[in-house]
Amino acid sequence: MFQLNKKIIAIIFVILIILLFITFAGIYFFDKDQNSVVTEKEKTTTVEEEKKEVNIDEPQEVLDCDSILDLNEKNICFENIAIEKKDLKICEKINTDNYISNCGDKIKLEIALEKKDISLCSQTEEYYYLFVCIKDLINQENFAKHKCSELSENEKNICNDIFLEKEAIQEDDISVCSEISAENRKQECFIKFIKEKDSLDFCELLDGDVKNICMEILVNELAINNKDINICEKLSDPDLYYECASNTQLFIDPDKDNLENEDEEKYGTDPHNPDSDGDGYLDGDEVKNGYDPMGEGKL
Ligand SMILES: [Ca+2]
Ligand SMILES: [Ca+2]
Ligand SMILES: [Ca+2]
Repeated sequence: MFQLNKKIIAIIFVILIILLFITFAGIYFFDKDQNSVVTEKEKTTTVEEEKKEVNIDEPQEVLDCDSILDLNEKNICFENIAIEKKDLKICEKINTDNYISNCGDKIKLEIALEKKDISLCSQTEEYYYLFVCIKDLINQENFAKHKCSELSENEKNICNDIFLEKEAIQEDDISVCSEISAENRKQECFIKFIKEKDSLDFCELLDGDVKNICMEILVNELAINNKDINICEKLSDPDLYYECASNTQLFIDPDKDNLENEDEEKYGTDPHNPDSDGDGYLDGDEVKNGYDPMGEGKL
């Protein structure tokens, strides 16, 4: 019996030791975790302090932008400072969630123009800035056309196309526009040339597609300027006529309430609402019959 009790005491003793061990081990690891949390906190604080230190070095203008609450105004502020200082790093501060920023391209364009180096134009990202960059440099300098060939493929094509457009105008020869490599730039050349001529007689002298493009551009412009849909009849192609007529109609009376935009302004009615006062009668019909299109009663 005594032997058995001894065994039980021994077992209890071993269990107690194990429990003690588990408890100490728990305390040790818990403390370690706590320490690591503190370390993380310390780390964050250090990073923040570092950031603050960096901020101290930032120009006052950037700090001023940073303090603006309105996000859009803040973005505009950063962009203006970045362009002024030609500093791409400031562009990175712009929040692009709801803001279209061309900060980087604007700076790259400025630098290329300042250094008068056309090869720098290729550093822009958007086509618009690349095109403006090459075009401005060609126009600024006495840039020789053969220099286009020194550029890479895309830039070379843009460069050559700009020269062709210049040639077309200078030599008074619209057929030069046809040699332009990119379709959009070819169309722009035609439009520029045709608008400069501004004569339907000139269109008549042309052939095929170019003649149609010329007629379409000038007849549309003429119809809108004269507010006269009948002018569209000069276009023999039914699709082109319809487009011209509806463009002109949209320009004159977009809500088709028989009240032209000028008169909508005069009566204070909405040019995009056929029944501005919601009484079931069209704005134009009310005016024609002497009723107030903005409310009850006569005008
Ligand atoms: Ca109208
Ligand atoms: Ca209206
Ligand atoms: Ca009405």
